[in-house]
Amino acid sequence: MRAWTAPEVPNLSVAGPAVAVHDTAASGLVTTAPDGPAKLYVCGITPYDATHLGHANTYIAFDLLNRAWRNAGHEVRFVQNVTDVDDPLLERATKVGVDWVELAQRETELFRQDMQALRVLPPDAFVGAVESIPLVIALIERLQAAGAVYKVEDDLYFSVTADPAFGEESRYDRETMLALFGERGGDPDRPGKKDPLDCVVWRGERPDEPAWESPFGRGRPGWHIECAAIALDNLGGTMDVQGGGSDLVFPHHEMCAGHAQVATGAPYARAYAHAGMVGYDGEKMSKSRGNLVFVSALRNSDIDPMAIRLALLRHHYRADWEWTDDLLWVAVDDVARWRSALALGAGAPAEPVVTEVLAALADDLDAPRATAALDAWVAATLGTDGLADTSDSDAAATLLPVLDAALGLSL
Ligand code: 5CA
Ligand code: ZN
Repeated sequence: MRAWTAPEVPNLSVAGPAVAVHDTAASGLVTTAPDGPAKLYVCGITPYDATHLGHANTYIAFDLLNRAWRNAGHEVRFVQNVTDVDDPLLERATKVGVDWVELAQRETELFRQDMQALRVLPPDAFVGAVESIPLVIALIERLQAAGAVYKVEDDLYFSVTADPAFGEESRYDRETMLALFGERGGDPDRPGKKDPLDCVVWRGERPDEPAWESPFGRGRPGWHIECAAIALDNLGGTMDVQGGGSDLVFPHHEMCAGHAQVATGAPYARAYAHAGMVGYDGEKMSKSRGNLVFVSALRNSDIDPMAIRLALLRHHYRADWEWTDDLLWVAVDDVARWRSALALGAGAPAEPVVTEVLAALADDLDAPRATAALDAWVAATLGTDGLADTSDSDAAATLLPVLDAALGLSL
């Protein structure tokens, strides 16, 4: 499907350092070393409701990675899915009495507009689950050929024991896996399964649910096989980074890796990076809990998307944190102050700030460290704590492209 329009990104005259990210599987930082284009897959939305600040935080996190790689001189191949058919989408459509296809299209379009407003670089391939059904079928056939799928009534299951590396992505013990599998869309208690952790790859047709023809009977794709199929088709072999929120560590990314590894015999990803969860009113912001702050609602109340972006960048992507309205108003003031300092043209020396910003982002996407460097520059330039420093006559011209290219802030 169509992605959104790419913002213009300035080319920097200085190169950023090699990029390190936290890898869940290694439980520590790894320095990425893309061999050819850097391959990035970021799990996309399930489009049954508008983009909330938790989503935006996760997509901005991986946008920082995309930008850091580009600034380090890499070409980037970035792929994202849209889960445009799945249980939560169908349930919502039924509950509110709208056609599921229309609901998915409408919310996907709103997501595009939100991402564009936030200056998130679009994926090179933005791929829906429905349009990928032939890819899903082909991947299930490869798994079948490897003896890794079996039937329970009309549904096909993936045998997690078929992947010798199963469990190496999340590193969770079995008890944790069983608990999370039950909480996050799995069916550990279904009779007839070989292992309670085995997941559905093809769900046989149910009354009042959409279904497609396949060699395994009419039905629809399971969730995990969707991402594995889209990633393998659009990225080829092992990707550099699989990204998503930390609620996808298990079962989603473990199962995607399992499917792909059994089919190809190669590791699915070199690193698995996970963004923290943004909460609101004491709980994880989620569609099912309904405690949402929508990006589009803020934009409709005339909030500058750059202030939303800055409010999110103030937190490290791996942190779990709580959104408050106050954070937004602080960011609105910060953007105004940064703009007034940059409008002066001259300012405190900019070169060290550029070095610090690029270094911070290459060091596990440390946006709070980068924005702190800018705060210090703004304070020195405006003379907040004493005499204004205007010793660098080109300061703003040096900083503006870096703010844009590295942080996605166009000021
Ligand atoms: N379609 C699947 C992924 S294939 C899905 O999880 N969709 S989603 O709409 O529920 O979430 C989209 C992305 O936002 C995922 O990466 C998810 O981890 C992330 N996300 C969801 N809620 C939050 C939150 N409260 N804070 C941070 N990230 C979140
Ligand atoms: Zn996914």
